[in-house]
Amino acid sequence: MTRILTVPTQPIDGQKPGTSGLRKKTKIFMGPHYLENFTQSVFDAIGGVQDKILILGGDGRYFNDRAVQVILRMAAANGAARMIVGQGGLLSTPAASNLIRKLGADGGIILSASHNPGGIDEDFGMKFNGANGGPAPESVTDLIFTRTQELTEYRILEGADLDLSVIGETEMGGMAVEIVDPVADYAQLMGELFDFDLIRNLFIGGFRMRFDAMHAVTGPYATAILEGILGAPKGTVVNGTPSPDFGGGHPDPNPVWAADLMQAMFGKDAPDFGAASDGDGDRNMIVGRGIYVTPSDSLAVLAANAHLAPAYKKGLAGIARSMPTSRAADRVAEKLGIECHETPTGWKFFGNLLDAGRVTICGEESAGTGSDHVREKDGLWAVLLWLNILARRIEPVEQIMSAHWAEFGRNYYSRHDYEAVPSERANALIQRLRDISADLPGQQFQGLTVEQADDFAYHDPVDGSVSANQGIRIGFTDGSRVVLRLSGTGTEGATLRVYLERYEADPARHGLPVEEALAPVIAAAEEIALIREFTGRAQPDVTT
Ligand code: VG1
Ligand code: CO
Repeated sequence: MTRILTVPTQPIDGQKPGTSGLRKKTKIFMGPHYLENFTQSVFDAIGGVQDKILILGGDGRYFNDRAVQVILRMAAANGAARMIVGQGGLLSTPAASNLIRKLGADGGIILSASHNPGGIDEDFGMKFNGANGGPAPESVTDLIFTRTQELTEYRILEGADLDLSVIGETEMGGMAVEIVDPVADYAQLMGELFDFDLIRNLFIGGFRMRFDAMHAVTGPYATAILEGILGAPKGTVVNGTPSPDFGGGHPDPNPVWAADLMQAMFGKDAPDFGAASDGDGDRNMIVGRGIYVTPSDSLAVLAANAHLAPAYKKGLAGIARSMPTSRAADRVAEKLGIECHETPTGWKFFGNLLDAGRVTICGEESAGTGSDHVREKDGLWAVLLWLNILARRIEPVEQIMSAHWAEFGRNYYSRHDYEAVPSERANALIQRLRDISADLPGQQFQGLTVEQADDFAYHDPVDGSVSANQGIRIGFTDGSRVVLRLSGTGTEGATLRVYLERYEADPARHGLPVEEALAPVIAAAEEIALIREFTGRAQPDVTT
C-alpha cells in the first residue's frame, strides 16, 4: 500500500547540494523524514519518476543498505518502471555512470560521501546523475534545492525489505527491481578500452603492484580486474573488502590518508607501481617506486601518452581540467595542438564538453581523472591507463616523470587545506579577496608580481550558461599561481583550500623538494590573503 506522508516540519535544513550532491552527518540523514524528503525532492525536481528507469547503488558506507530500501519503496510509490540495483546495494560512482549509459536509464542515485569518513557519527551523502551518466548540472541541483524548501509530502510504499544479495529480477508494488553484479559491465568496458593482453604479460614478467582499496567500494572491482582478469598475484589488492566505516580511516587517496601505501612505495623492496582509490571509486592516487605523482601531473602524463592505449590511439579531441588543477596539462594540449578548457571544480562541469565531443580526457587536482567512456571521474580507469602505458613503455614511473618534465617543464604543485574553519571567517577571507582583486595586478608580494586576479566565472562554451564565484585566481608574471576557494563537500564549518603552483622550465631545477620550490608562492599567498589572521591557524591541517 502506498502511503502519502505529510512532512511535519521544515523538510531540509536549507543547504544546496554542493560540488557533488548533498552531504551531511549520517545521523542527520537517518533523522525523521530527512532521507525521504531529499529523495522526494530529487524525484520532483526531475519531473517525477513515473515510468522511468533508474540505477541505484552506493559505496557501502554505514546506512547505505537502509537507504537503498527506503529509496526503492519511494520509487515504487512514485510509479517508477524499473530500478537497477548493484548487488548488496553496491556500485562505484563510475560503474553507476556506465550502467546509466549502457542500459539507457533515465538517471541514477549514488549513495556516497566519497572521501569523507563513514559510520554513524561520520558522513553520508546522496547524488543524482542524469541520463548522460553525469552528475546533475547546476540547473538541476538548484531545482532540487528549491523543492526541498517547499516540499509538503512524500510518497512511500509500505512493505518488507527486498533481499539485495541475490542477483536477478524481482518486483516491488508493480515496479521491477533488477539486482545486478556491480563489477561485470564495468570490467567489460575496461577490457574494451585497454590492451589487457599486454598488461597481463607485464604481470607475467614479474611486474609488482600494490593497490590500496582503502576498505571502500573499489575492492571488489580491483580484485576482479587486477587479480582476476589481469593475473596480478593474490595480495596485489590490499584493504579490498568494503567496510561500513572504511576501517576507521578516511578513504581519501592522498599521501596523508594513504600513508601505508606511501611507506610501502618508498620502503625497501618497494613494488614497481602503487595506486589507491577513494570511497566511491571515482578518484585515484598514483605512486611509482620512490616517487609520488601529483594528480595534476598524472593528468598531463596520461594525456601525453593516452595514444598508447587502444581506445585513444587516434588521439584526443581536447583536454579539460578544473580551475585549481595545475597548468601542466595545458602544455600538453598546446603541443598536441588540441583544445584545452578550464572549468570550475566538480565533475559536472565536464559533462557538456564531453557530450559535445570537444574533450576526451578530464582531470582535477583532487585526484580525479577520467575520459569520455563515462561521465564521471574514474579511479580504476586511471590506474589501468597507467598500467597500459607502463606495459608499452617498459620504464619505471620515475623515468616517465623526469622525461615528461624535461619535455614540458615542471609545474610544482601543492594544496593546503584548513578544515572546520568558522564559516563567517572563511567567507570574510574570500569576500575581502573579491573586493581587492581588481587592485592586485602590478603589485609585488615576496618578489612576485601579480599579473592577473579575479573571482573565476565559467562561461560554458556549449550551453552558454555562466557559473560565477568559483574561486579566487591570482596569477604572477613568472607563471606561478595561487587559487583560494571554499570546499563544497565538507560537513562541518568551512574548508578553505589554497592551491599553489610554480612553473620551472629548467631541467636542472626539476629535483627540488616541493615545499622548497613553492616557498615564495606560499609566502605571497599568506601576505595577500592573510590566511593566518582569518583562520586563526598557524598552518594547514592537511597538505597534499
Ligand atoms: C572536492 C574536490 C573536487 C571534487 C569533489 C567531489 O570538492 O576538491 O575536485 O570534484 O570533492 O569529489 P570540494 O568542493 O570539497 O573542494 V568526490 O570523490 O567527493 O565525488
Ligand atoms: Co569520490
